[in-house]
Amino acid sequence: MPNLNDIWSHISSAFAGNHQDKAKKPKLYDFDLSGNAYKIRLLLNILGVDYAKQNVNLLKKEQKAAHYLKLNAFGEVPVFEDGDLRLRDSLAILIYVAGKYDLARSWWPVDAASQGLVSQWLATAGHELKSASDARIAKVANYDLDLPKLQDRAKALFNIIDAHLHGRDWLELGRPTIADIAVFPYTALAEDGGISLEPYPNLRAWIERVKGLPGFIPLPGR
Ligand SMILES: N[C@@H](CCC(=O)N[C@@H](CS)C(=O)NCC(=O)O)C(=O)O
Repeated sequence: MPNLNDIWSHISSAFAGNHQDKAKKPKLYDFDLSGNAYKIRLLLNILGVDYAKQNVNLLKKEQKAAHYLKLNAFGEVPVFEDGDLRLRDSLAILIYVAGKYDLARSWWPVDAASQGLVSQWLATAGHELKSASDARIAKVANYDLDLPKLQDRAKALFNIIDAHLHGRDWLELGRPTIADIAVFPYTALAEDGGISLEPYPNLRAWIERVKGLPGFIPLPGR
């Protein structure tokens, strides 16, 4: 049977380890105007996570510099570091941050059915919603993209989301989850891409609901 000194030494070294973890802040490689990085800032702020920010100036192409490509071979923000873990991709980072820092597991639920429901929207944010973010860069930054086609695709998606939100406050589970965080930025920014949100009343009401969340921070300049 271990003696009291052994037990105490075990407890104090475990405490020291925890304390050290807490002392090292997670780090977000960020760019203010990036909607994908904003998703992470938004969730971190809502959850009250203390973190450090490293600016990666996309306008100066810092995301393609050799030292940054070592962090993320895709040459994109966001990247998130927490202890020894390094993650790329906003949706993967949302899952990690919500899974680790939301102890109630409300934002990224534990059960398989709820994870499936939420993940549908993570996939939508990474795929169909790209039409709206591409329309934005086509219009704002003059990228050589087929703007009318992108706008049509985004409008078709907003029709679907608007119908889905009929009678619902949140995308799934009757409460805010990372599904809402993932879909929010490029939906709220759609008008930058010349896509009016006027025809989608449920979508507009949902945007206002997200803006009312405790800990909400706006996109820069909004
Ligand atoms: N699938 C990635 C996409 C990330 C992404 O497209 N990031 C943009 C900023 S919003 C970027 O870094 N673009 C710079 C480039 O492609 O050179 C995610 O969800 O994080």
